[in-house]
Amino acid sequence: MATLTILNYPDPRLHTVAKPVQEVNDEIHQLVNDMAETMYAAPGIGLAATQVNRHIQLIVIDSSKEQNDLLVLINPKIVVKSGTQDYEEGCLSVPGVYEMVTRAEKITVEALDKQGKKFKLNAEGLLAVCIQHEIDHLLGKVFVEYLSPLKRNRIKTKMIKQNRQK
Ligand code: QAP
Ligand code: CO
Repeated sequence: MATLTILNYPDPRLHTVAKPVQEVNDEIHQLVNDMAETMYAAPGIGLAATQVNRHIQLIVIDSSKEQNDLLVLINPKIVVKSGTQDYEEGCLSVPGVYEMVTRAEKITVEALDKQGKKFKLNAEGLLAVCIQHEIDHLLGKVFVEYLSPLKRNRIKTKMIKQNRQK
């Protein structure tokens, strides 16, 4: 296992659109393990392959209190959405920034699990927010893109300064 380097906003590679996973093999299992380790070490509740510069449709999430309930989503697709909710989101690629975003309240997502088996999941609340946030990463979208251009530019400037300090 290994922790991976997370790309920081405004890295242009965060806007890459991820390709579907063709086969859930050992290489994918390795990446799942490394992404989970990276997310738990941060600590975070969600990480998309895009954020570790791997442009395939793979997400790890653990929004449980105990941080002991790993959810792996491969080639995820939201098939039903309803309602709206506002949630103050953060992102491992935008450290130190938290802003309100409006998303669907309830979703149904179809995906492959770590064994490559198709499953369907109904989610609401924080888990639903997290799945939508991470699927956006696979589409090349970062949550700050939902904010006003003024707010987004302030965040961009702050991040560029912050990234220089590292
Ligand atoms: C996405 O985000 C998310 O700024 C996952 O300094 C967030 O794990 C979905 C983190 C909120 C729904 C609600 C952020 C860690 C972690 C930071 C994360 C930071 C350290 C963010
Ligand atoms: Co994120």
